[in-house]
Order: sequence, then structure tokens, then C-alpha cells
Amino acid sequence: MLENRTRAKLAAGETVYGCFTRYVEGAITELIALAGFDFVIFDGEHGTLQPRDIEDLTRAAEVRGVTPIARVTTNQPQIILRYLDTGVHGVHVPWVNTVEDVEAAVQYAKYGPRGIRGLAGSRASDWGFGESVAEYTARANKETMVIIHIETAAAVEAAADYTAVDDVDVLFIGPTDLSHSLGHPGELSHPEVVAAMERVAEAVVPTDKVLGIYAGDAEIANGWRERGARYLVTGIDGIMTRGMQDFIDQVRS
Ligand code: 3PY
Ligand code: MG
Repeated sequence: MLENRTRAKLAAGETVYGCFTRYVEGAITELIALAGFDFVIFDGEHGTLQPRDIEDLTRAAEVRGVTPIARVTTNQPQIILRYLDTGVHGVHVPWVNTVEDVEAAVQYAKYGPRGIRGLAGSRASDWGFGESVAEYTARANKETMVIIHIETAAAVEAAADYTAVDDVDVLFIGPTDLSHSLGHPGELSHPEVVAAMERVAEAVVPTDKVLGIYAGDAEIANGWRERGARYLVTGIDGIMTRGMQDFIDQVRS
């Protein structure tokens, strides 16, 4: 497991930019890196990526110097363990709805004494080559980021409590699921959705947790950076579909 440069940038007060990909092709990971993103999120939730795929994609990320992160399917120890063993530098944990579940996610992602992550020789630990197991577990605990999604009405209510949980790096607004949870599916500009996101920002920005959010385009991302978010994420699908549509619209017009 290499140094987590995204974590280092956040610790230095910088803003970081990432991109979701759900595709098994390493070339897409390389493109995200070459474009200049700080991190790439391999999407195991909304996609077909398995830990086995993510292990290979992590190699591509390392070759190109972009921080590999995985979005896991669910907040369960056996699931989080399998994704982290690939060597990714952090996990996005979706659908976390109580402060107890936030604490549980941290414990699943961290080795003892902080957590209960299962320990074995894996790619994450260089299969035991190099440093001692004790050195590895301490380093992994330091470098592994925990990013908690806030994407339901219940999570918005609990957001202020989430900020008190140690070792959570980023509290991350998932606008699409949130809009759905609030009864306005896909209406990300609906006043109730905007008000809920604003409540999360008010709870998180003044604390030591980083506010993160998914932004469909650069204008939205820039707006959230002004509002204090420092972990800004977009997705390859939105960028690709818009680019394709623009092209075909222009050539056919
Ligand atoms: C959502 O918008 O629901 C997300 O999870 C974005 O990543
Ligand atoms: Mg979501």
C-alpha cells in the first residue's frame, strides 16, 4: 500500500477532485489519472466491479499515480474487508443511516486496536514482503480513508452526530439517492433537496470532517467548493454521455 496522496492533500487543507468509474477497463482508470484527477473511485455499488476487478484497476491507478478508492456494496465487515484487501486507499460506504453504522464502518475499515478489520497476507499488505505486520497495520490504519455517504432523509437528520465519530475522513452527500429519499427522484435542484444538502453542509463544514459531494458538472462542483466542500467527485458516465450527446447534436444540426 503506497502513500495516500489524496489524504495528504486533504490534511494540508487542499481540495481534491475524483471521478467514479464502474468499468473494468484499466485504460479508463489511466485516462482519469492522466486528466489530472487526484483519485478514482471504483464503483462496486452501482456497477459490476468485483474485488478481483478492483485489484487490477488498483494496479493501473498506482502506475499512473492516482489514488485508488472503492465504493463498496454495503456496510458489512466481510464486504469492506474484501475491497480493502485489494490495496485501495479508502472506501466509500453508501447508505449509512445511523451514527452507530458510521462507527461500525470505521471499525470494519481499521485494524486493531481501533477496529476489527480482518488480517491476512493480501495485496494490501504486499503479501507480507517488506515491513512487519505490526508496521503494516499501523500504516494501513493511517492511510485508509473512510468516506461515509449521507444520502437519505434519516442521514441528514443524523449528520451533526456523524461529525463526532473519530477516523471518518469525509462526509459525502449523495444527491441522487437523497432526492429519491425526499420524494423528488432526480430533482437535485428541488428546494427541499437543496435545503437538506445545505443542512449537511452547515453541520459538517465547521468541523474537522471534510465535506464531500457528487457533482454532475464543473459548475456544480465549483459552487460546492465555494460552500466549503473539499472532496469533489464527478462520474465518467456523465462526462462521456454529455460529450457524446454534444458531438452528435452538433454534427446533426
Ligand atoms: C448519489 O448521488 O446517490 C451518490 O451516491 C453519488 O455518488
Ligand atoms: Mg447514492
